[in-house]
Amino acid sequence: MSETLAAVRASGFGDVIARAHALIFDVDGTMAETEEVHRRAFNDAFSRARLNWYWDQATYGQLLRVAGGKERIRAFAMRKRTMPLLSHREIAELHRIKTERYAELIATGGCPLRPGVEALLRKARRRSQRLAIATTTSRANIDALLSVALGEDWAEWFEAIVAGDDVPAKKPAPDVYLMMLARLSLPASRCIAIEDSRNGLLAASRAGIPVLFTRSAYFRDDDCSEALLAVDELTEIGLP
Ligand code: XBP
Ligand code: MG
Repeated sequence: MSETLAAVRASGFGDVIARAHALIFDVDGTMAETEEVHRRAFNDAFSRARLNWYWDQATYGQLLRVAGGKERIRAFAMRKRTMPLLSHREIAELHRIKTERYAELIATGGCPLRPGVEALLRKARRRSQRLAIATTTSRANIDALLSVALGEDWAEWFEAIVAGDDVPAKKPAPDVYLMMLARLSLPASRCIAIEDSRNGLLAASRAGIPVLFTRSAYFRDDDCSEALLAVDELTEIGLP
């Protein structure tokens, strides 16, 4: 698609967003570029556990294809063929330490919302549009990020939240989005999902939900052909 046509589509997409009965936001990479903070938290947890593991950006970019921090640790351990393999309990403990560290890093350094995210949230609230979160990460991580970015009352902005451990299968399985549709009692066609990764795009698409794709640092080159629209930033869209 030519740049001009893409720009026209993006600028005209605001009405499509405004007409949706609900906007369902992914968190990591979509609301904020959090994955570098996650990566630092993983590495700090490995060092606290005296594991000589370190995930550089290239390694983490590959591991991010695995949704879920616990699943990511297991995938890496399997690849490393560490003996004995870490038990479920050890992985859960390592992930608990990582989650604690993530909250510390966010509380001290914050992680700003991506351009246009807060403006879209505020405009949606002003028109009483329903807002929701469907994410692979944990509720603790959502709270850490949004209590800094939106204030302590952030949860009042969202009618429903479905997090990674609420469902049997994480993205790209549609579980989080199917549970969200049930929570909202809405047909998929009346919603828009806002996502940043192919895993997220597939999860929402498999639930029948149209997707607005906002490219993020780690997934910039992901195939997003199933998306209704793909932009670099929400600010490209003329938001009513
Ligand atoms: C992104 C993920 C998460 C985060 C790390 O979630 O896949 O696993 O990378 O958080 P989404 P956890 O894009 O769906 O918001 O360590 O809590 O999994
Ligand atoms: Mg994401």
